[in-house]
Amino acid sequence: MSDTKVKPSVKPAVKTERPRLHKVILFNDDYTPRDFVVRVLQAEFRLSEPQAHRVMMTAHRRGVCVVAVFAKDVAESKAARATEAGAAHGFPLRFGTEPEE
Ligand code: TYC
Repeated sequence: MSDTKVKPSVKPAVKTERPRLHKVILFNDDYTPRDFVVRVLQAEFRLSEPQAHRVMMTAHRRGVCVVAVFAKDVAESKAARATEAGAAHGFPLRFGTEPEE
């Protein structure tokens, strides 16, 4: 028996791709109090107070701000929970998700 190793002549037909990350986006509105937005960002996304304040002010000034990136299911459930936290207090605070390029 020979010890010669023979490489497979064809590459696997299916390459496993790493799942794309999804951004959680914070949308500005005219009604939710700033300190409430900061508290939701701290509680749901584990941002420090200064980070949460910066994200809130960016959304306030520019209309939207990327909060963080996660696997799709994590991004969607965090966005939903954070949106529900606003709704539970009667605020129109809204978080969305979109795939990263
Ligand atoms: N614009 C709100 C206000 O002036 C504060 C706010 C900031 C609301 C960011 C939502 O994503 C937001 N009270």
